[in-house]
Amino acid sequence: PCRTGAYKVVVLLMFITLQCQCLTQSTNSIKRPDKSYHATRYSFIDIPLNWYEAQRFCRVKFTDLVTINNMYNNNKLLDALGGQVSLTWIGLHRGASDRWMWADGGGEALFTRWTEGEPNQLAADEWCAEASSSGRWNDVSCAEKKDFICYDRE
Ligand SMILES: [Ca+2]
Repeated sequence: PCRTGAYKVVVLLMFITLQCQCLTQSTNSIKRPDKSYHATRYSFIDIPLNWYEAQRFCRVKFTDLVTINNMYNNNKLLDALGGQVSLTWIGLHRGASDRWMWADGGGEALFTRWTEGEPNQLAADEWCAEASSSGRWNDVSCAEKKDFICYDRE
């Protein structure tokens, strides 16, 4: 009987070990997403405003005009559009030394999705950025009235 008891304990330990390995493997196989994946919620605002008015609106009701740091977020912007064909303001503006800066203080835009030939600073008047429904960006005059996308930190 003593040997059977020991055998049972060994089997039990093996079982527990296997369970632990399975748990570890399944935890590792879940891709840990970029933190920014969870940091934002995008809202499409169907009210044509100039860039500054749009930003004010976003800052009152949400966090700010949208910041797009990666392809995942750019696709999320298209999701927020919900298939509507619209040119929307994003939170990107031309700062000092022609550098494109995120309006929420996120610094210089390192990830960009400019349309080919953009930003072209046409008529030296294009200080703000719009996104098309194909997810490409263009610099335009900040005075234009456009729908826009705000984001919210979750
Ligand atoms: Ca342009």
